[in-house]
Amino acid sequence: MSDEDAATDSKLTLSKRRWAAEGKFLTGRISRPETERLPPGQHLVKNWPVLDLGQQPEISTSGWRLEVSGLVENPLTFRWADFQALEQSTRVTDIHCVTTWSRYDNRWEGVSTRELLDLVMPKAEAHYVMLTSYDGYTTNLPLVDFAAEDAILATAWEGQPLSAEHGGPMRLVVPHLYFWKSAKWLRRIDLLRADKAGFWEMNGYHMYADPWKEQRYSED
Ligand SMILES: Nc1nc2c(c(=O)[nH]1)N[C@H]1C(S)=C(S)[C@@H](COP(=O)(O)O)O[C@H]1N2
Ligand SMILES: [Mo]
Repeated sequence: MSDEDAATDSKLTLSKRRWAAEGKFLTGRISRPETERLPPGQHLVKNWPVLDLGQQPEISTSGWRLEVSGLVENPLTFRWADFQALEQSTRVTDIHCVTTWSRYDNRWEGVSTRELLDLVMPKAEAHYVMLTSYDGYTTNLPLVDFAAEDAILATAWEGQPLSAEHGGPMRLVVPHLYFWKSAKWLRRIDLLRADKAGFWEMNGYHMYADPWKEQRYSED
């Protein structure tokens, strides 16, 4: 095969993989009813409460790293400038916290989780994701949910850099699950074969956390 053929071939393989990955992620897991916006047991707030373990790490963008590892073809570590150079996206989503508040229409900017997955290329046997944050927090979710169309690695909220108390410089947002799955101050993303409990999941919270099914605690 000539170099040119090899290049064409690898491009083709890549786009095929991408197509396959997107197909895999298109299996609709989001159970939101078409007619209702507020999940059961939730109430609307206009402010944005701060919830965490009480230790808000101060991370400068110069010291910031994001590591993506585990069951991926192409493990990567991003510096801030690398991350800013990726394709940027916007998502407008609702927040549903397990403590019963919901907040509508939050405008996030950052890198879509699909864009990130296209770069690291999950292996076929990768089915779950473990997130690890700078404050030591961990949380887990299925890869298909991490790859949801609405999910974003957010660096800005309402046109401003994401504040430190809300997880800046970068947090995950997975709108269709309770907000504890949306790790603030995200440092590491591990793709795994099997599910593993994160911090709240080890402490009685639900492994999946669908607000439409009120999956708050593990016995729900
Ligand atoms: N790193 C980290 N991420 C976290 C948490 C945390 O303690 N540490 N708390 C979770 C919980 S329980 C909630 S409800 C949301 C709160 O995000 P907010 O403070 O921006 O509202 O962050 C989630 N992500
Ligand atoms: Mo929470």
